[in-house]
Order: sequence, then C-alpha cells, then structure tokens
Amino acid sequence: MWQNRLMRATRISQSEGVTLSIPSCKIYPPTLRLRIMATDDKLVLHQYQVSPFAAKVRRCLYFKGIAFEVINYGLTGVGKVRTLNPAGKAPVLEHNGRLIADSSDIIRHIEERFPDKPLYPAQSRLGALAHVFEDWADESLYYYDLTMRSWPNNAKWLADDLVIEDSGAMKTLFHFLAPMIIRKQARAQGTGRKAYDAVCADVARHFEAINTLVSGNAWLVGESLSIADISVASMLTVLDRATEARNLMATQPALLNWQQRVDALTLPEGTTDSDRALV
Ligand SMILES: N[C@@H](CCC(=O)N[C@@H](CS)C(=O)NCC(=O)O)C(=O)O
Repeated sequence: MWQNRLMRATRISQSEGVTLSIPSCKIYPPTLRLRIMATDDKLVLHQYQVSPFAAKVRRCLYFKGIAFEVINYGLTGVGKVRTLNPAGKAPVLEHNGRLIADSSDIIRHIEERFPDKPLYPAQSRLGALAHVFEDWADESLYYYDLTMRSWPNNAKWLADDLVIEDSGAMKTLFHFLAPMIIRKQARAQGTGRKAYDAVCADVARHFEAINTLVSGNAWLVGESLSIADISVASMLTVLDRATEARNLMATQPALLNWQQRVDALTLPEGTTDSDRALV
C-alpha cells in the first residue's frame, strides 16, 4: 500500500524568487498498483485540499502513476495563492518550477508531457464530448455543490473541510464565515438564488442523466476512462457531502457503480468513503 509522508515546511523558494510560507506539504508516491513512471520531473500541486478541481488533477496523476507532492492552503492562505495565480484560484501545478493554473489547463499540460494512459480520447468526436463533460462538471455541477453544501443543514461539514489547514482564532473566524462566503459565490453565479426544491429537482435530473449514460456503458465517453469520468466523479464526490445530493445519488444504482469504477482507477488504494474528496 502506498504511504504518504507529511512534512511540515516553513518556507520554500519559488523559481521566480518568490518566497512562500508553506502550511503543509504531503508527498504522494505513485500507487503501487499502478505502473510507476521513471521520471525526474518534480510536480507540486498547490491546492485547497477539498477543492473538486484539485481532486480532478490528483485523480489524473494517480491514474497515470505520476509521483507528486501537494501543498495545502487554508482560507488564511488566499494571499499566498494569489502570488502563484493572479486570478487567486487554486489548484496551481508547479512543474519543474513552472507554474500552471486552472485544472483543465493543468491536465492538458500533464497529458502533453505524460501521454501514456491518455485521458483525452483521440477520436475527435469523443474528444469533443469529453471536453463538454469536463466543462459541464466544472461550470455547472460545481455551483450545485457550492449551493447545496452552504445550506444550513450541510454548512458545518463544508466549514470543517474549508478550514482544515487553518489554525487558532482565524480558524474559528473562517469556520463561522465559510458558509456565507460560499453562499455568496453561489448566489453571484445564479444557482444559489434558486429555491431549495428547484435546486434539488435540477440535481435529480443531472444524476438521472448520468445514470442513464452509464447504464450499459462502463464510461461516459467511449470505451475507456477519460477526463469526462474524472471531472464528473470529482464533482459528485463533493456533492456527496450534502445530504440532499447524497440521498438523490442513492436512488441511481448505475451511477453509483460507475462512481466505484472511476474511484478504483483514480484513488489511492484503501481510500475510505469520507476521504474520497480529500486524498
Ligand atoms: N477553473 C478553475 C476553478 C478553480 C476554482 O474555482 N477554485 C476555487 C476552489 S474550489 C478557488 O480557488 N476559489 C477561490 C476564489 O474564487 O477566490 C479550475 O478549473 O482550476
């Protein structure tokens, strides 16, 4: 079984000369059941640990068997994330000192540099479909996640996840503020302004659609796992942390089986249900 080593680092120097305070750094060797790639490349994933966009990148790296390190940021680390990506968003991949922002761009970069076990179908129609699924997961499902998880009954788990790296008085403050911050983002996008029943109905339709697509097909696009499966599964893994979404998913057996197939290929062996969004 793979081991991950946790080391506390205080500062590292970036290639551009920026010096950063590092909250924590984990090293993830490739899972042993995957083929280990011989590479001198150094990959560091700067991430908010519970971010489904970070999960999407991690799953791609596990699948390809590429060793990487992670550096986790808490809500108090927003300023540091901005030094890596002026847009202020994580994940950001540091590859041999070069910084690449945005999960989709990161994965395209990984695919180009590590083409074995491809995640983007070569056939142009399937490739286009995979792209559309990835964008749907990132730009639609994500906002259902923000909306449902910031509802009062789900907010504690959301807040616990978001302040996992914070400490002291700031942790207490951000634990209180986190659901409001997330609710504000969901409202700004629009999904967060919909009524409770309408959001549940939308999510039910999305899950039914996935269930239909994977009834009789192992994968969302083509005959093998692709970025489509990884993107959608990453969003479902965080939606699963909202009671309403979890209950709706439980009514879709083909979806649940498909999620298990995706998890088996893209998560470290022995990952528990509650850790699926975090490892
Ligand atoms: N399109 C980006 C989205 C990344 C994203 O929205 N990350 C969130 C965390 S889940 C973030 O950094 N939010 C901080 C902010 O919006 O200020 C990607 O695919 O990486």
